[in-house]
Amino acid sequence: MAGFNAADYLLDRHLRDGNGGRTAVVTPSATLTYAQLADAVHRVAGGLTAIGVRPEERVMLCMVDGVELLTGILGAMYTGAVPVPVSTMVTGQELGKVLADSRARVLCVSTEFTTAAREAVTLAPELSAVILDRANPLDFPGVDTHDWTELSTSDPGRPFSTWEDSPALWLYTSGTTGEPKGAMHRHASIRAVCETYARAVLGVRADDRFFSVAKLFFAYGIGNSAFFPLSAGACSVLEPSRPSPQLVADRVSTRRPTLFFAVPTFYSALLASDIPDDTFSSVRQAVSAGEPLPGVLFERFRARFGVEILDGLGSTEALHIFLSNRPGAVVPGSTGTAVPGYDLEIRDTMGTPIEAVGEPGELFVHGPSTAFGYWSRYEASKRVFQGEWLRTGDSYVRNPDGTYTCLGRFNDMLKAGGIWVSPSEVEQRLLRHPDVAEVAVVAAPDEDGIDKPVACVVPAAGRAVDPAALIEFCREGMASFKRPRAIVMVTELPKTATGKIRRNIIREQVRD
Ligand code: 3SK
Repeated sequence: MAGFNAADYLLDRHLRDGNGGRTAVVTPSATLTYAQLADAVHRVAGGLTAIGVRPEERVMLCMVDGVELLTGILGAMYTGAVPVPVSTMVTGQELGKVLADSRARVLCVSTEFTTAAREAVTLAPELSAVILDRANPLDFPGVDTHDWTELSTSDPGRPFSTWEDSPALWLYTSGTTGEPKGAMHRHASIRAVCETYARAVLGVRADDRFFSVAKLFFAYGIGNSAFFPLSAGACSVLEPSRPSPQLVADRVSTRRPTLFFAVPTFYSALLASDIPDDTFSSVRQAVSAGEPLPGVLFERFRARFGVEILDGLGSTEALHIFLSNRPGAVVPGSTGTAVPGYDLEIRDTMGTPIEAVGEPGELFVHGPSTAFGYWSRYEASKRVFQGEWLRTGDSYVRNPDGTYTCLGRFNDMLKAGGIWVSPSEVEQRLLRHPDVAEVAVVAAPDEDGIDKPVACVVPAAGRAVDPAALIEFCREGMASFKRPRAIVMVTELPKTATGKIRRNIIREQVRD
């Protein structure tokens, strides 16, 4: 089997090519050349080995975007371990669940998330160490604690001898069932997304500067901010703070990125803000993914900021974008055509490919970056990874011009700000409130045509529902982005003869 280590491909290759002096990463507090970043990554790799991390063991990272997170991800890969970057928008319980599921040996955590991490650690018996990004007085009972400066000591000299098919990265998704599942990716898949979408569609070059609103812990963000820039010897601009239109406008004006990545909700927020119309003058291409970009947002963004947004579809299971519009040839409201290297099929409910234009079905994709499967999820893996093909769960239609248009989800999962939300999780939270008798959560478009979670609530007998209090109740008990954005009061929920909630009818009702 061919030897290949993705961290070597992304970093050491540039040193061998004599490009160590190029700028690799810029953050508000640091600028590192390729040589400096490679050195930091090698030291983290050596440090992980020194505290007992073995090849193929998981290293979970719950961290803000910055040099530490980037070096943690690449350092784990370099030493043959498997980085598992996870959302920073989770409660301690949620973090504990993925920590235990992954059986991670080490958790790396930014100071901002130490409270959640402390709770999480109590739920993860296999964890042996927590690494903090700076000295932190908080104690983690039952595990060793280290900080980056203490950890980063010795350079192993060369990458661990992984193969193309060795596990390189796990990314957790709640995509199809609501239960977090770890999609397991191999080293060669990282090179594949760089050579397909990044090179063949975006035409990435060494003089590009990448800025992504989507953070490194998302599949979308890790491609945009780590794999693509580093594969091209280009520069990644990382931002630790939560993005707001004003902050992003400031960073874009000073850092002058050439490629800008966001999700439709953020493009909508940029349009609603009063940032200057020349904010994106350095950007040669904007990119959208996470949920379909409404045609009206594409038009309004181009009219005001003079930049074309390229809408694409990817998935955590496919690692990055496999269906995309093309620069200069965008068909607004469509997701474009297959990225070179990927094949698409639309299938009916029996799994038979639909050849006819205009006939909807479920989208399947075949390509070089599909995950091995989900960690320890046999049934879910069989449903999603079907031989050579990956089932997307999205309903799509092929247009007469050959482009594809998304019609929504095949099942009932919904997305908020590009992140999967399980309706049943939100419903379960709402059902804990004494004023709620029954509830169904569905997606409904806001004024920009972007889907948001909306809860249809049947009040408990004799109780009056306060919508703002219910939304606040959700904020307190769950990651805040999952909260419903509106509460619609109903006297009963439509149900099938067997008592199942008819979500399609509710969706129609809340859209009216
Ligand atoms: O949701 C998407 O469209 C996406 C795009 C790139 C990478 C990952 C994802 C989930």
